[in-house]
Amino acid sequence: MQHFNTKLLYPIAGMAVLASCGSSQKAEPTKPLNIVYIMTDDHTRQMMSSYDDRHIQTPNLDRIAEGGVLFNNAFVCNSISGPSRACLLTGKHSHKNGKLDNHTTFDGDQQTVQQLLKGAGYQTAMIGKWHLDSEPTNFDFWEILPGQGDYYNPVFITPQGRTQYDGYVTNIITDMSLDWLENKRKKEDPFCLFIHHKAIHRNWMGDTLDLALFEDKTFELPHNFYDNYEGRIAAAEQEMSIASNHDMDLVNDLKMMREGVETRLSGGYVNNTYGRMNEAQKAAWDKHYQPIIDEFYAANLQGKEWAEWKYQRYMRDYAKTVKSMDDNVGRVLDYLEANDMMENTIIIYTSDQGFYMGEHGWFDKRFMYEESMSTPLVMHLPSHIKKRGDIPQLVQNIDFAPTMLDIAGVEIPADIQGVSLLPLLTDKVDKDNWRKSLYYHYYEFPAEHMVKRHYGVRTERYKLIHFYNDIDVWELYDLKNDISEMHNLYGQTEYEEVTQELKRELKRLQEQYDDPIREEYPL
Ligand code: SGN
Ligand code: CA
Repeated sequence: MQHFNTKLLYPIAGMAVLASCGSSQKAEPTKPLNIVYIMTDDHTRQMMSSYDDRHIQTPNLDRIAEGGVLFNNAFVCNSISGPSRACLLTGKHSHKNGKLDNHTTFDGDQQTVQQLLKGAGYQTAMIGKWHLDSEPTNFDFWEILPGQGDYYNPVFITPQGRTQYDGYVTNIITDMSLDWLENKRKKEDPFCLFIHHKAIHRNWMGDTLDLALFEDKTFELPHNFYDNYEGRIAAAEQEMSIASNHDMDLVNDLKMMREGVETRLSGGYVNNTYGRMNEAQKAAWDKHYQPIIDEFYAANLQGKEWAEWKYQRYMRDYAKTVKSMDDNVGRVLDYLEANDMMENTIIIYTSDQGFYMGEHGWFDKRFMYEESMSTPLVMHLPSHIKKRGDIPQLVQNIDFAPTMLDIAGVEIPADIQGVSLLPLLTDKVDKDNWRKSLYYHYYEFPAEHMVKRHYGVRTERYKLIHFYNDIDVWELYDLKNDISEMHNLYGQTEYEEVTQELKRELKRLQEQYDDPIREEYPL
């Protein structure tokens, strides 16, 4: 039998360990908590009602927050899928775990959270989007999508080979996860289950059951939808604009497929994402989209009308994809409830990064600006952990691995760069000594969406960014007065002192995390 040296034991006999029980507390038999980690792809706080209820209700994600905590200031280190996943598994920034961008191969032989948990007697399982190129290591069970995977009738890779499943990917990943919980794990051992959804990733294909949803809704246009990027060169030179027909594709992204209409991405849509549907799925799809397609080609929209029509279509399709994800998270919560597992399980919900819902006129992510550097983070806590409500401290995705290790009572190796969030959950935190700044570094350039390389520091109030490589441009934002990051204050004399302070802090972080700034990065 494994020996668990855990701080966060679940009291079998119903005795609260963490609630202050005073000296009368007896040594009750305890066992470690299970961890269910649910991560979606490109799901952003603007589309999650516990953060922002302007656009959509996400009742099941809200159930997680209501039974625990919501982090108001959760961020990633490098706002893109593969790197974000590598940060999660290693607890280290990209330059340390080696996964700088989506194209490099993750070295699965390095130290990972699943390896350490497995070594401590946890069962480990990984289901869904993996996106690290190399095969998963140190999971007792894994079934992953190749690359980005497909929404309909997806292929999965298993240690035994590839299998194709009929149906919609979010339902399938949930079915597999419930099947693992019910039939495949050893019920006596604690576990850490990673459920990694493909949704809400581009090209935002909803479940056929949900296609009619949100069609009558007009989504509020962000105030900076028509941003002119004044004073922000990198923002002006990206390729992630909703209004641009090059960036947001009429067929692939907006589903306006028509005989004779060929666009940059129509081949992939016609032959794969739409093309791979079976006849029944295509019939449901066409029934929904054909009238919209007919109306669209008859309307011949121009200018702002055209840009805003694209925005509405984007928002509607994205929202449908969120809806089925939320329903499926609900199925996992229902299962855990029905099996009396809420009391000994911590449920973490997050995304691999945030996303633009029309802010600055954009979709996609990558920038260190708020919408994409941030990520949703809520945790459902067993009732013996009393903490509820919002947590304002600055946290980052390198903190997930040490948090999981701390939950399991595994010693956190010294080379892990993140910190455990457990003290924030148990209020055993010295708030004055919590970190005051976060480090960020994005590398994938030149590449799709053309977001330039940059690194920077974010404090509670300010953000300083340095875009480098093919340019040498600094940006400074006062988040208290300009949360939308429209006014680059860098170079203004009244901000000179703040700038110098932030540069010192940036240098301190680069030394702390050992990320010396070089001219060239090996990609
Ligand atoms: C695909 C998308 C991009 C997206 C990247 C990375 N294009 O290449 O829009 O930025 O993935 O996303 S698509 O036409 O193939 O959908 S990530 O979340 O996996 O990093
Ligand atoms: Ca992503």
